[in-house]
Amino acid sequence: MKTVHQVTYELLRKHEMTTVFGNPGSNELPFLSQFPSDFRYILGLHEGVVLAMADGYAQATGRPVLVSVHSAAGLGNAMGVLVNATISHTPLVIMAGQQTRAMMALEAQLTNVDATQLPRPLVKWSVEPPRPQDVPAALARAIHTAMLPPRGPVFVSVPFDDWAAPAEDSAHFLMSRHVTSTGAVTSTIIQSLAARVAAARNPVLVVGAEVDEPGAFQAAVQLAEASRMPVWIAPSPSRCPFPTIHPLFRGVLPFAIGQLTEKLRGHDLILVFGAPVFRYHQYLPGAYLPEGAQLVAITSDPAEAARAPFGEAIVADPKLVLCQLAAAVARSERPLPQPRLRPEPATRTVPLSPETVFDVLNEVKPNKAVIVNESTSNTESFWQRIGLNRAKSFYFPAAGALGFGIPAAVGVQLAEPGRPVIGVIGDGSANYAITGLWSAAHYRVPATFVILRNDEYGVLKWFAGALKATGLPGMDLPGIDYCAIAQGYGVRAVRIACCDELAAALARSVASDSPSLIEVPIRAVG
Ligand code: TZD
Repeated sequence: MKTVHQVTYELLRKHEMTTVFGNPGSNELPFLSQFPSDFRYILGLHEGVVLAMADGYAQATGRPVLVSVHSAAGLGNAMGVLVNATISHTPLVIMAGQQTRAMMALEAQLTNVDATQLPRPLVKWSVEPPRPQDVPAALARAIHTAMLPPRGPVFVSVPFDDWAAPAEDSAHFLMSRHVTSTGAVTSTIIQSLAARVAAARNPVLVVGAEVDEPGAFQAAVQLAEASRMPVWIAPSPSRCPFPTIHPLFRGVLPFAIGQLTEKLRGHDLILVFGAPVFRYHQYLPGAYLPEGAQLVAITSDPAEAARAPFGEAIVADPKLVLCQLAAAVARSERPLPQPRLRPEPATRTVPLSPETVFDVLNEVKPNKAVIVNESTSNTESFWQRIGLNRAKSFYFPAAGALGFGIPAAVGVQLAEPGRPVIGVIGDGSANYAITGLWSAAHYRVPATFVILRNDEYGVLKWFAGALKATGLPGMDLPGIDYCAIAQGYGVRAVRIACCDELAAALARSVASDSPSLIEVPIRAVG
């Protein structure tokens, strides 16, 4: 008779979940015992790092990923960056160990009291199986739930004595299950959308993270070109779902109500694919829609569709609908929108401005590079200056929870060995997950980490101005030697002083088969 342990590893293998991200404690040791040789365990030295590495890996592969963390304390550490995974709909199966069943009622040391409650608001499903033999079925359900639209993290708590328990014979049924969600819409809906695009005087396309997949990325281009529609990326993007070098690309919509509406003024039809309507941040009130405009949003998330305060919504797979609509629209004769103005090259004075850094990065980075960005005060310049022209080339913490950039770059690089991954990380952000550098060094993950060092929480100084907050403590973080820290974790590091040094360091690092960190002193915001 097989054990719960054996059946679980078979199940994980069936779902190709053989890369496990984790940080262990005693409750997790029975699960990790006899770790199969065809699996790999990527150790992170803090659970926030573990979760963000898994987030990057799962987004880049599009597959469910197992995250193994320690009871309450480890799960708690992971929950900061779990907010990002919730918003980016990342299919993570988070598993924490629990005390042995015999001592849970005693609340012995390392009992995760009310285990399922802890991550509840951030996960789609949270369970502690009622009996040991229910563990494989609970994990199977967790995997399917994580992958069904809208995708997202789930949580399973497993008492550690369950692993040695006998599995039920019926567990073999779990191995051959396939759960599919189609998410396509009827041809009537597609024809009606196509007719509305054709009849519109001045339609516009808005794309979000959910359509950053190769097929949909191409379909967005095809739809925009055929219909002669300008294209915006929805606010606070965590992915790049449209080529930023395309003449129809307009930029990223602002994250304030009034300002966003201003950008869409003049359009009579706004089509949104794969983004909430809208994910605002700064409160600048205003009209939700320009006069005379209609908005139709296609999202896989019923909650997003229901809570939008305006517009129509269709709950379906936005990638599929985008492809269906691109194939159905007629070529339009309406005038082509004016191309976006490109910014002038930035002046190359020292200390470098973020604009200069992005110009150099854009010149040096290979076409197929992937950027993981966590540089908060510079996002506008980033989107103006960095050219991205293929799907899955950009990742940003979807909920703005810092501690994502360094580990996510490690996870994306593990998933995409053929593409150089460059993390562009603010110095403040770097400190939330700096131990991710150890995982990069230990597993020889050849990512590049560019640390933009302005010795401050720059964006908070910008926000202080917007919120009229003065006399603030805790805005500066001088005196940190990022090269020394990186070297301490085993990552090669260099501090650059000018553009030429930056270009050379980037080229060296991108060509290398091991990780490196480049510390770039930049002009401060305030
Ligand atoms: N803690 C966590 C986990 N996430 C956060 N988003 C914040 C605090 C608040 N916060 C921001 O939203 S941006 C920011 C903080 C502290 C400053 C980041 O500084 P940086 O980048 O050096 O990385 P800039 O370019 O100097 O802003």
